[in-house]
Amino acid sequence: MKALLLIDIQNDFLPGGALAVPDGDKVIPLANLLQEKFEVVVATQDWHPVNHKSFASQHEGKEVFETIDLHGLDQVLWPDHCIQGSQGAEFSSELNMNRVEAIFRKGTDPEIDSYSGFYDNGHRKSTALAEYLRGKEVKQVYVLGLAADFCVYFTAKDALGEGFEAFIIEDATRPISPEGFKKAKEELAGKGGKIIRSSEL
Ligand code: VGL
Ligand code: ZN
Repeated sequence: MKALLLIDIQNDFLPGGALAVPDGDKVIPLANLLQEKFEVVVATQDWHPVNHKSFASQHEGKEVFETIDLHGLDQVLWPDHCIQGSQGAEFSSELNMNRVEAIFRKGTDPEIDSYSGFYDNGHRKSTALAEYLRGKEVKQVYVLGLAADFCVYFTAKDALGEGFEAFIIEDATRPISPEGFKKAKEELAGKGGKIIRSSEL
């Protein structure tokens, strides 16, 4: 079975949002169109409490996009985004959610960030996404959404680590930093991940 993972297609990552990814809205038509090619479709949702420690606002004297040490891990400080229950945390109203059979929320622990849909950034706690996919006999995981160099990349990397074949659908994702995404793709390819285009599906 092949699963499609729709990563964080939420208002705050779209133009006008708190942490807008350039051209983030361009992924939505493909996210809608590609669903019909998959037996299993799931979504992730970045879902932070207001006092999440990935927010620059929680660290006096720190600026957005600075990196700090947070409990032993490098942490980029973000603008407040995807706050639980806020409009910014909602999925885009243009995203078709009808075939999404489960939503995995992440980033709920204020003390640790969670880029991957599978684990927090310290691999301390699992979301049970791997077990869910194994329960559906999924072997291939296709990843699209936002942002390419953070949540899409870390989700694909953890998918490989969990023994799935992992594919990033390159034209259905957009990065915060193009250089960051270039490095991420090289690293994933080195681990056996595949970078494909939607026309190959
Ligand atoms: C994301 C930064 C902070 C993402 C989430 O979805 O890529 N990036 N939180
Ligand atoms: Zn976040």
